[in-house]
Amino acid sequence: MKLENPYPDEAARRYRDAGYWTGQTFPDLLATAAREHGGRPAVVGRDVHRQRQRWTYAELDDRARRLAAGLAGLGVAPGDRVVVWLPNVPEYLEVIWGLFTLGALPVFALPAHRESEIRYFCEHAEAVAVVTVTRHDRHDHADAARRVAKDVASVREVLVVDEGLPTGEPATPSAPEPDDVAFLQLSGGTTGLPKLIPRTHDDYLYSVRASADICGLTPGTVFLAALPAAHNFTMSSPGLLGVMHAGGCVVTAPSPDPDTCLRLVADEGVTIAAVVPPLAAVWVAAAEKNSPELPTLEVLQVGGAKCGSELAARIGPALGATLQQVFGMAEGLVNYTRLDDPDDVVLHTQGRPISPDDELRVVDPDSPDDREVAPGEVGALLTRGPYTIRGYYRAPEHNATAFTADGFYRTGDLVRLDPGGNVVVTGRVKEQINRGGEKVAAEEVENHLMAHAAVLDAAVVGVPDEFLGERTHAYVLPRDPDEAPSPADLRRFVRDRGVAAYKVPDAVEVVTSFPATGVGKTSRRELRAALAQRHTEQRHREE
Ligand code: OOB
Repeated sequence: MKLENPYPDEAARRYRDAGYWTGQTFPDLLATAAREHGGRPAVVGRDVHRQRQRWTYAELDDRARRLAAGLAGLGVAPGDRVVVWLPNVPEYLEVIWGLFTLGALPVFALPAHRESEIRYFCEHAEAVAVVTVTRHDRHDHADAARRVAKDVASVREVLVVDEGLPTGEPATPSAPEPDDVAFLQLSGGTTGLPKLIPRTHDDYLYSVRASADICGLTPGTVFLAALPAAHNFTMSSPGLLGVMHAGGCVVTAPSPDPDTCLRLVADEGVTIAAVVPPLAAVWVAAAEKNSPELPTLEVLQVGGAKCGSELAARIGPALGATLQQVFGMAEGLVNYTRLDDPDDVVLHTQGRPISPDDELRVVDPDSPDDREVAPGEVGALLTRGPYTIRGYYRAPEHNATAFTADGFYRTGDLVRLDPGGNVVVTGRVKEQINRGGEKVAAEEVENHLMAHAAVLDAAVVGVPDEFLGERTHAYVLPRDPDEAPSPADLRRFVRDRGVAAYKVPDAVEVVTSFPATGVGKTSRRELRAALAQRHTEQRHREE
């Protein structure tokens, strides 16, 4: 499958000439790792049966090729899309490498997703199969996947890892073209329906290799996958792919809590881990209390949401590791503080881009022609570069506003650049709530609330939260104030529609009117702003 919105020829030529796009493909990455590091451990962790596994690169390669053959036997073909809905288990690597080896495209779902999201991914990507587990996080994933398969015509197979994966004689790896789409990644989302992100072999693997380099990965690297493996941060910044490129070892954490993870760091000799700020905070608190011996931990990467300076300052002393801030997005651009940066950069900025050819423009968010602000001023971040997409998958209408005419992606983030080119994230202009790194599209949740027969209108806003950074607050206008559903009813209603728990509003407030925000019909955007403002004022009054 090719990109619907390809990089212009001139840009593609430049990225190749500069040596960013090398023609390497996913099957090449695994074959190289198996050749160069065959006897070294690739992955360690508890499998779907809770048995501890330790697979070398040669074993992982063999498993991937056998699975590719098994999938082909079921009729899965190169170019087919397959939704991967798995927790952090060693088989996650077997499955994605099986798909890459076959030339099928993984569509990455999060373990927290539920039936409605999986259904949507299957429909939108016309997936032929879903790969999942029987049960995870007290939820019957396989049953949900089978219900989806019954309704979505394209889905022919539900593969349940703990029931056994199909196998065959090891297949010869597929030979995709480097500008083919390798997989579809999930976006944080700002609209009613999540968007899928098409990433090519050339563009993605450039970001992986360059990230591994920036983070100094070697065959001695032991990476703890604490956040969901499917998240772009865990996958490629430098993540499990960067580690595999370097010949290091991936340790899969069954849960991100400090008890589990700090023990794994000690037991497996973890050298680098990646977390969101609320997790960093609980790891730091646990380490401050118990002072565990973590002599191997060199780097703690924190990203996905803003890491405040106070938390940033506690990380080094508590964990004995270097903090690396990471500001990235599944659409492409990733920024890192460098491991040898001075403290003021590491503690107070979100780092600088991977590539010399990442173009960053900071523009006045109210300017219709994207006028750049003065250097050092805050503005909306636009970006273009050798691993940033030029369009979402099957979303022409959204693409018309999400990208500029000359191909810059509108990140929706408010930033300023320091004189060293480091990015400081100061806020957001997009209709999204960043709930401790988990992204919630306001409109998506509003749509779920408005599906309730007794709800006339809904507005979802982010409100400050000490632990999560932000949490969600839903204002709901009932059709009939005398028959208004209760907040508990509405939260249950949203949950029962089969959506990820992190999208269920943290608080619901039933109101009799929305605040007037001007004349005529209010835009939802103004409404959200007014409600967020009202919420802040209320808090101030309470304090
Ligand atoms: C990562 O990717 P996504 O796609 O889940 O979310 C991207 C958005 C950014 O546009 C920004 O709004 C926010 O998440 N964000 C941060 C941040 N890192 C991400 N906001 C403030 N400070 C940070 N350090 O979240 C992601 C992808 C790759 C690497 C790291 C994070």
